[in-house]
Formats: sequence, structure tokens, C-alpha cells
Amino acid sequence: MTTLTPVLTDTWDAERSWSLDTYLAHDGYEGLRKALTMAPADIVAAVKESGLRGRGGAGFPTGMKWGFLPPDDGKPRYLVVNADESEPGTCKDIPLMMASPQHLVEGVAITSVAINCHHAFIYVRGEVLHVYRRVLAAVQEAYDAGYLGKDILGSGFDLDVTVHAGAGAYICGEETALLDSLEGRRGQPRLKPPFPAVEGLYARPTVVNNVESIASVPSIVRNGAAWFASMGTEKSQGMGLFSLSGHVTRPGQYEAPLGITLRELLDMAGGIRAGHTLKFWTPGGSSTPMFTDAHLDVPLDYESVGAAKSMLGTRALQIFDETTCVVRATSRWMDFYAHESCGKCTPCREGTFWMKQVLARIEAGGGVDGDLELLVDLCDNILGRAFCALGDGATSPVTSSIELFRDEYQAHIDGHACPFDPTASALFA
Ligand code: L3W
Repeated sequence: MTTLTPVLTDTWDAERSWSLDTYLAHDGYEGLRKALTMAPADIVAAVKESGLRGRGGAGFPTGMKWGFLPPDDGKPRYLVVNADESEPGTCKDIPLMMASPQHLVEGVAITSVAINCHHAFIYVRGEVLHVYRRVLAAVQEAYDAGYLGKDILGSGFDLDVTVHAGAGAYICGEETALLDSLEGRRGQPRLKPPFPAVEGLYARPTVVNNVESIASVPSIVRNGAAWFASMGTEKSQGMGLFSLSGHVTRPGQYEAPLGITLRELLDMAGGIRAGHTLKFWTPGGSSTPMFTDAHLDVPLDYESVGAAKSMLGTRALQIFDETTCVVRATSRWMDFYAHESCGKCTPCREGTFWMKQVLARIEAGGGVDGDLELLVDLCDNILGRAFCALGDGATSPVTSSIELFRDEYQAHIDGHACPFDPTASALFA
């Protein structure tokens, strides 16, 4: 693990980095102590001023989201942490929760004080049993030490935290599907508005935030909004976890200020695997349009990546060298989207299934003239017409790969076979 801004990753290399003792030795819970002396509105104001934007993909301003809660009517309001990390390539929240779960638990406590919530939930992806156990243990340690439960740190503030394991569905990372799942129903997205901030869990005002967003809160309260805002760029402030995977010498999580470039990250990660060259990469997971070596110097902040016609997303940088067949990669991603489509809306349910079939036949050498136009047409009929972001996201690898590598698709169709040696890439079985 390499870091330019050791905040979220400050203890990752320490012995028993996940323990409360290690966390306390690194200023752990100083943020909560400070928060308990502050007016809740001042905590919200500090997070707004810091510029922290949602780290789960959309980049929505965190403090503004908290500010959307209606005035407190004395009835329950909830904090729900979206820990259902499952976007292909996205691997930051699970390592964070494994290496330093107390960052998250302290963030949950501070956020709960800020929004006057007395019952918070952490919704963890169900297949990853070890992370569920790790977070459960961290919450128990915090209860035992008086950071959670009744009268935390003698402040008179009560907070219970429930750790909930999902059942393993990508759709449950969509915030309203997550809420349905948490309520015990089949996870499918709800119509928005109302947004969860107004009507969320059990139809009560609810803040839903990503793990990394909440884990960033203690450092903001401890060090001040100006400190956080001094990192990153003017509109994309602070630091974040960048996950490098694929054909890179040292894959893993790299903590760095927003605005760093892939070229700089590759320097830290030992470059593309020896003897090979960069072909394409995703800036923020498979749902973000892909980039090529022409984008090595694009600053990885929300604005610059957007201006380059992609999205920063979850900063999941999946790196592919020249041995990788882009049709094969896109086809594997589509297998995922078709499998994970919840089926609620027709464009996504039918469109992903149809695209999976067309991509599979092109990959297998059975593509026909007109298939590329058909794929683009399918994307046009999903984008902006699906019920939630999953459908839109599924179109990104298709449209961007056809735009950037049309000749490669055509070579599959004309040659009636894939021109690549699948064993050379070794990434997609
Ligand atoms: C109150 C308003 N709240 C917006 C809230 C809203 C949500 C947040 C962002 O998609 C993206 C997606 C994936 N009053 C509000 C309001 N809000 N207006 O702000 O909302 P939105 O709709 O922009 O985004 P979203 O539905 O949260 C998330 C992309 O992330 N993504 C997905 C990653 C997947 C994972 C994973 O594996 N867990 O992170 C990657 O790029 O495509 O664009 O809270 O309620 N007026």
C-alpha cells in the first residue's frame, strides 16, 4: 500500500491495523471527542466547507446531502452506510474496512451526532463474510470502549449501530434498493424523488453515504475543513483511494489527492507489467467510459474526467495492456450487468441480455455486419430510459469501446474469429 496523503490508510501497514488500540494510537476518536463539543449544525457546516463529495461514484456533496434532511421532528432519522461494494474493479471500501474499520465506525458516530440519528446501519456486501465479521468486531470494540451505545463518552448521546449483511446483489448498492433490502424486501430501486434524505429507511429521513465518505469525516472534524480543502483541486477537494488492478506491476490501493493522473499513479505502482504497453483503462469502474493511453495525463478529478467524456466514479482504475481483446473484456462486463440487472425495468432487463448475446457472438466469431449499429442502438434505448444508474452504466463499456476500438470489433466480424490469444492477457477466463 502506497500513500501520498496518509489519512484513511495511515495505519494500514501497522501491526493489527484493524484494532481499536492501533486506531487510538493514531489520534483515533479525537474527531468524535471534538464533535461532541460542537453544535450539530457546525459539524454539517464543516463537512460542507471541506468540499467532501460522495466517494461511492456520483460525487454528490456530502454536507449538502446532510443538509437536505427536513427539520428534526423528534421522530427517528437514520444513517445508512452503503458498504455493498460490487462494481467491477471497485476495491477500496472492502480493503478499508478490513484494514482500518474504526475510521468508518468513528465516522458513523460523528455523522450521527451531526444529523441527530440514534440508530445507524452499515449494509455490508453479503458474499464477503470476512469483512462482515471484521466490521461486526470493530463495532463491538467501540461499544465496549464507550464510543457507541448509551451516553457515548458521557455526552448524553445514545447511538446504536447495526451491521447488516446483504445477500449478494449488485443492485443493492443502489441506495433505494439497499433500503428495500434492509427493510426485508427484495432489493429493487425506488422512484426518486422522494430522495432518501426526505423519505428513506422505514419512510423516515435517511442519509445514505458510501464507506469512504463516512470514513473521511473524522479527519475533517479533527483537522478542520480548510485542511481537507487544501488537498485535491478547486472543485474536487481532498484525498481518495485509487484502486489499480489488472496489468499493473503492483496492483492495490493508493491514497492520493484528487487530481492525480494515471501516469503518476503508475509511477507509484511500478508501471504496466514488464514488456507491455497500456491499451485501455477505466477511470472509475466498468460503468465509466473507458480511456486509452491518450488519457494518461487527465487529472483524476470529477471535472477533468467529465470533460474527457467519462466519470471519476469510484476511482477503480482497471488497466489493460495490448494483449487484451477489448471485445472480450466488454463481453465479460456485459455478462455481469445482464446477470445483475434486477429486472424491474424493461430497457435494462432486456437490453443487457440482448447486448450480452450480441457481444458473445461477435467474440466467438459469429458476428454479422450491422451488429455494431445494433449495439449502439440498444445503448441509445437504455441510456436515460432505465429506472436507475445500473442500466446507464451498462452502456458505458459498449459505447466507449466501439468508439475507441471499432476496427477491432470489425476484425472479429470480418475474420470470423477473435484475433487475440486469450492466454496472453490472463485476465478474462
Ligand atoms: C436529496 C436531492 N438528495 C441527489 C442524492 C441521492 C444520492 C446522491 C447521488 O449513483 C453513481 C452512478 C453509478 N435531494 C438530491 C439528493 N441526491 N439529488 O445524491 O445521486 P445520483 O442520482 O447522482 O447518483 P446515485 O444513484 O447514487 C451512483 C456510479 O455511481 N458508479 C457506481 C458505483 C458502484 C458502487 C458499488 O459497487 N457499490 O459504488 C460508478 O461509477 O454509475 O452514476 O444519494 O439521493 N435533490
